[in-house]
Amino acid sequence: MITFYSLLHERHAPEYEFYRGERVACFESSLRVEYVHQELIARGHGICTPSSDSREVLTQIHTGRYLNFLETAWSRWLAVDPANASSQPFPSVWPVRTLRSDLEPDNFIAQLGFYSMDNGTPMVEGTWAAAKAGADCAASAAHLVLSGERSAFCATRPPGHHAGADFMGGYCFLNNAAVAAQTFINSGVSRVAILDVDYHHGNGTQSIFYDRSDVLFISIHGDPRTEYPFYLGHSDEIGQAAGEGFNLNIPLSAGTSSDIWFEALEQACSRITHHRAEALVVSLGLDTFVNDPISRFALSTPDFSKLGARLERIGLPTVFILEGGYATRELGINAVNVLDAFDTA
Ligand code: OKP
Ligand code: ZN
Repeated sequence: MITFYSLLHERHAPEYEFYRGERVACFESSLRVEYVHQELIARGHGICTPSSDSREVLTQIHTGRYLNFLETAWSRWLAVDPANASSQPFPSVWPVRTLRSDLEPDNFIAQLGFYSMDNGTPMVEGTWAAAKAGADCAASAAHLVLSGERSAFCATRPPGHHAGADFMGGYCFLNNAAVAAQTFINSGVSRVAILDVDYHHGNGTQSIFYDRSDVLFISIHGDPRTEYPFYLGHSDEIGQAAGEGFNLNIPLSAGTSSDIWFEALEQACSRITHHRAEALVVSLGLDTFVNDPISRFALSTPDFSKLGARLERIGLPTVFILEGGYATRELGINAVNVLDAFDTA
């Protein structure tokens, strides 16, 4: 399967995040994509650098002021104090209920909270360049599939599915899956489905398409009553206005077996067929793996081949976007198992 990959991902390499009150090495590391890249080469997949500029489509997915914030964040962090060059900014205050989220404050840390859903999304100098390259990969993959290729994969990081129209969160800055789906729509595809199989609910993607009927969003994930992102992903979220009926959440308890997970996948696949989708975007998180350090489902390495084969049977032109997956050494094998099984099914 043709893969889009940019070395610029390496420029997003924060040193630490917070975990249970302590500073720990980032789970979302550069090594993740390097393992995927290595495994793609070992198994003979072609690798391309992105050929499309996602700037236009990004303005359809994200607000102008959020994009402007992200692109200029590092220089304004340095403007606060040049010594900030060697430290990671984190938000510490958020506009929750009763506070105003219409007025952007002038203070940089207040802006960071204004445009963030958590304090778990560290930013560094190269974050914008890395995230933009990921979005360019997503647009390029959709264009390749529009030109007749059956499928394409984006070996990208940071991930995207927690990022909403005007906020970052959950290691995500730009919503790559939304970029791919919107690229399909812009080229005249009338119905697109996004299937999010990451362990964590794709709250950003859901919110971006929540009132639209042209993009069906389906997510299978850890129940938000106990799992990140906690505040979205319940089964009663079905879409609103024109989008009513075009959002399907299948939350499963932490600890769910792979048999139950594949039953949920059947439900998702039949909804995609029923929607008469013409193209599919898969938010491919591999953190459903039994040994994932921050997630609690139980898929095995062979299960990822089973997933790829089932997705192929949907029969649609498909763009795969890498999301989570933190069992770093196994990530390449698990991801490429999905792609190889899709290719050979
Ligand atoms: C991103 B993706 C809190 C650390 C928890 C949330 C997990 C983000 C997962 N300090 N971070 O969906 O794999
Ligand atoms: Zn995840």
